[in-house]
Amino acid sequence: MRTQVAIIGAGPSGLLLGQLLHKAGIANVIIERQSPDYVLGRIRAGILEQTTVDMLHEAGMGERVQAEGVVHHSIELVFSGVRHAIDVHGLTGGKVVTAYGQTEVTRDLMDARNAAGLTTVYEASQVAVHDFDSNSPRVTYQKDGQTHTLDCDFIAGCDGFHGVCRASVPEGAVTEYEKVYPFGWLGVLADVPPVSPHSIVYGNSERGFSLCSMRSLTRSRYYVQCPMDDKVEAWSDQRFWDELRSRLDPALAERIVTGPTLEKSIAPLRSFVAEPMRFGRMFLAGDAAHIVPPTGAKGLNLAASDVKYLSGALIEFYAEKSAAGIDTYSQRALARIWKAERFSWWLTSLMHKFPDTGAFGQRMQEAELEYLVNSTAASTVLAENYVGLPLDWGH
Ligand code: FAS
Ligand code: PHB
Repeated sequence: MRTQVAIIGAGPSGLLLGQLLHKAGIANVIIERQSPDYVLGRIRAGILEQTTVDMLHEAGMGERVQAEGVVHHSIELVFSGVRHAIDVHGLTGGKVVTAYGQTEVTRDLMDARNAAGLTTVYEASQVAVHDFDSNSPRVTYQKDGQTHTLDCDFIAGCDGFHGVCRASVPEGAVTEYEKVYPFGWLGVLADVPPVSPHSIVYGNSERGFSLCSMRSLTRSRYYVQCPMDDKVEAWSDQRFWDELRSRLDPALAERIVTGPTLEKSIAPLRSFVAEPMRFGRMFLAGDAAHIVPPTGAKGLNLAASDVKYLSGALIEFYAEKSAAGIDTYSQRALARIWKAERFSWWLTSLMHKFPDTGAFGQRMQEAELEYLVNSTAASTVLAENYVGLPLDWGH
């Protein structure tokens, strides 16, 4: 089989890239190791920056996010038992974020790809990438007991943190930066109305971090910080609801509508960047190249901006026979990635209880938060990073 761009991974990065390339007339095949149901079953991100929503429209499937996404003009910070609103919309000249689950983004992209009759090979095994340092790279994989070869011009490694593409780069050709946080997030999904349907609530308390979010006006997403070696089995629904309430201000805690959880999982938190993101004819995009702690709601949105840069570069290559875009892809993507890494690390450091935080550290966090909510300058810094910096900010 032959195509122009071989995409490894059918998560949001791979599917969005495939859709944008298809709309530009560039042939692409996606190779995915899991089944469609498995990919859709992963409960992950929930907040989209405007640039991500705009890309869904550009890809021709923005109707549902337009109809069902819930636009947020503000976020709220709870600390010292008091809740404060940050007017993100007012502080950024009208920018917003949209609550729309990654599962729905993935579903929309899958439906669009199927409607276009594009090839996605699911449940492929032994996926391997070859000769990406030449002008004729190829991908091999096992499917239905047979070995298949996909010849291509380029390989897009959209295969996430544990994927094969970054792992296939020769030793010494990639530099990895990593910070693992000493705690995790216990997240639940429940078909109950969100406690704060018009904002996302971030909590700092002496018991640890909490987050109140949503997937729709009838489905809520909540998180509490937990020990990194904690087990989901140790958390009954009742224990979760009680712990969440204990970390919020009394008025909000009172308003929490509880119910049976549909999903309960613990996610580890890490900051990670691999440099560079291009190796000859192979490019990394999304979690294959970087991971952020989800505190800043940047993971999925960074994957989208990588795809924006990469799709533009590949379209320019085929349309104008220019390598300018592909030659600068890594540098442009990393410029935005590192600023989002910093913001995610800063907000995680401010909102979570670390082993060495102690009483003094808790007071320092509360003092910074008290300053932040009372300073237009400090709140603007938070707001403009939260809505996402422009794609070519600082250039
Ligand atoms: P993905 O990991 O989503 O997709 C990679 C795909 O490649 C997968 O389908 C995988 O099966 C496939 N693959 C892997 N190896 C392969 C191989 N060898 N061959 C073929 N296919 C292969 N972000 C937020 O903004 N907010 C959150 O709350 C949040 N929560 C998260 C919770 C968890 C547990 C995780 C892991 C991530 C979370 N994220 C969150 C980040 C997440 O949303 C990612 O940013 C997003 O999934 C990135 O999308 P992709 O780059 O497509 O990677
Ligand atoms: C979510 O809705 O899953 C979510 C919202 C905000 C975050 C992280 C996750 O910072």
